[in-house]
Amino acid sequence: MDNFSKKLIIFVLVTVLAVGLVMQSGCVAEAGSRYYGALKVSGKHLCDKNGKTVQLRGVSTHGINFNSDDGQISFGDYVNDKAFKTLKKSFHANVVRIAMYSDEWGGYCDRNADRKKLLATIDRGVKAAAANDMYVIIDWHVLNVHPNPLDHKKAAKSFFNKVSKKYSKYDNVIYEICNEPNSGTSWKDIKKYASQVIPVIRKNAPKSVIIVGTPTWSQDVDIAASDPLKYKNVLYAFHFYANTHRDDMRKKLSDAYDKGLPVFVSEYGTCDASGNGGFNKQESDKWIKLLDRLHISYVNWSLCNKNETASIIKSSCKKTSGWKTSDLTQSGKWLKKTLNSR
Ligand code: IDC
Repeated sequence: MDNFSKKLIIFVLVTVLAVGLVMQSGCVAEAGSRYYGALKVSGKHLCDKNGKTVQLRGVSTHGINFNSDDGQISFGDYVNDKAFKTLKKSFHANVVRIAMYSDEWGGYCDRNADRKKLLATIDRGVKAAAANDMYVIIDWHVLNVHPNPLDHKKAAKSFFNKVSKKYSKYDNVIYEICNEPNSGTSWKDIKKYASQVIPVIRKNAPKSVIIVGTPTWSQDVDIAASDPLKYKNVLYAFHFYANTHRDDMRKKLSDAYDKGLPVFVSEYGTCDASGNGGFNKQESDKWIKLLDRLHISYVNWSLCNKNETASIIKSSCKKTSGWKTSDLTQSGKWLKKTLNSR
């Protein structure tokens, strides 16, 4: 055999082997767009329609009802097509979470709410995500004013009925029905709330994936693991802030995972739980390593230029898309690098 034929045979063998390995490891979708079409929950994992485990990685907006410190930018302004393109191309994100406070200033149930504007922002987000082959999470951001989601159950049902009807044909929309129940809100109350809101969504969008918050600011996945909901395609929220929550919380998460609970980290920060101070690369890296090992999706708080550690954009930067690395904060640079290395 001449030299050329030998080289050709080796080339063919190596190519066949490489393609085989990629297919076997289920990385075909990963190598491409990182968009997998309609998702489903299978066992404890988020999967594509063929049952292959997938991971979503991306960023959450700050509250779309809030404005920047100087009032120049509404945080909903970051929800636009060009921004999503930047997040996809330069951050390798495949999901954006749109955080809409249920309460607090301008939140959906607050008396200052501009519901039309909030819904228009969500609409922009769903369409921008679809146009860019990305997923979008519509987050009912329960937090401080009424930490028990049952308090605004009626408004939540009407909101989720509206959006799930409107986006029933979109396979990129994920519904997060209560960000972080807290102040002693029990799992029993959350289940009661979920059993009323989930059927409303499912009536319009039967196969949709839904994320349910857990007690104590979405930390008590252990409680949910012992008593999960009866619905299919449900993920349970687990949130952490790397400089506050460490090994004991990582154990709590892995224990719930080992018990079979499908978990989604719909919010995490690289800093203190306050969202300000304590940027911690080492602990953030440890978390990401664990999440990747368990194939758990993760969404960073937050896409905005507020002068606080969690923000990914510098407060001096007024751009609402097309950010360069120099426009990013310490946390933003870490996020870009981390998602790019996945
Ligand atoms: C924080 C924001 C901050 C805002 C505060 C109250 O970063 O600018 O003033 O909310 O609205 C959460 C919440 C998330 C918090 C974040 C940081 O889901 O809304 O954002 N955090 O405190 N849970 C744990 C931490």
